[in-house]
Amino acid sequence: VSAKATGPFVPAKEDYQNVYNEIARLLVEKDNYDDGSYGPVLVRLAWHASGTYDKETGTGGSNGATMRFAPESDHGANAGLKYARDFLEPVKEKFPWISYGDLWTLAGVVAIQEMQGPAIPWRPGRQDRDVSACTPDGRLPDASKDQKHIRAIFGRMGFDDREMVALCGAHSLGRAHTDRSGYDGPWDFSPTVFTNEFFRLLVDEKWGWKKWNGPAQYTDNTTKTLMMLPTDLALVKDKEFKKHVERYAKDSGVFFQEFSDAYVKLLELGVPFTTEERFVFKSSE
Ligand code: CCH
Repeated sequence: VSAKATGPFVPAKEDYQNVYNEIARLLVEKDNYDDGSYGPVLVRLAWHASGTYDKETGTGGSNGATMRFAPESDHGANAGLKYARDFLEPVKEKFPWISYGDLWTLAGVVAIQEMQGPAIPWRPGRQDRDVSACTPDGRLPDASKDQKHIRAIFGRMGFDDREMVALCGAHSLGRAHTDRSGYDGPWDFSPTVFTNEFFRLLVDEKWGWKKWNGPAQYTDNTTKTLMMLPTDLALVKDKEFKKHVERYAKDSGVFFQEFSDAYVKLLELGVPFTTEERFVFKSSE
């Protein structure tokens, strides 16, 4: 679109908006999956591609898209994310100029916005790298652990308490799968709509251990159909974390803003950007 007659193709905002629109279109078209949407698993792909970042060594993060390769694709935490990567393959074929790192993070933005979440300003600049840039296993959080672990993992990425809690609010989306993490079930009653329900339920509902043979997880006392991970409950067991849970449970506007800021930061960890300007994409009708 913006290509000069001679120089190389330099994509502009409208080119990325076209990629956005194609992903949004496919989200509607391919509704025969989970609760009717690939949206949640796309949010998780963008997060796991980015959340490997280590601020001390500058390694990991969404630059490189190294989850395309084993061993990173086989890390336990990434089980099931092949569905998200495969979903995006036709988009890569249609827009071959976009890097996988930009595509996966942009897909996270599309998914949040199309599931009625906040606008997520985004900028391009990730370059695909080879298998040698794969990160070691163990950089993503382990759901069986406590607040100390959450602070260690997210602190390594450079986040503070407030940002950690905001980011975990993404669990208003999607579900756990027994054949992926071993855990089972959705966190709330609208797993394909981005809301602050995760926080409201953490505060208002009584959570007890689920009686089953699977890994230790919580279930709600009222319907016994919802779930929380041990790391989710840590957000109300820890006094400092709980302050933010209560703020977000009370005020969805505050949650949306602080989630957006933290997700922007997450998606940009370790990326050698050459542009300052972020794009805000138009959501579908
Ligand atoms: Fe998460 N998450 N997450 N999570 N997550 C799982 C599913 C989703 C942890 C563990 C799990 C974030 C933080 C954490 C999503 C987004 C985010 C599952 C089930 C586990 C386990 C996987 C399965 O079985 O399919 C832990 C531990 C932490 C932090 O301590 C953050 C941060 C984000 C995004 C900002 C989304 C979305 C899902 C649903 C995926 C789906 O397929 O429906």
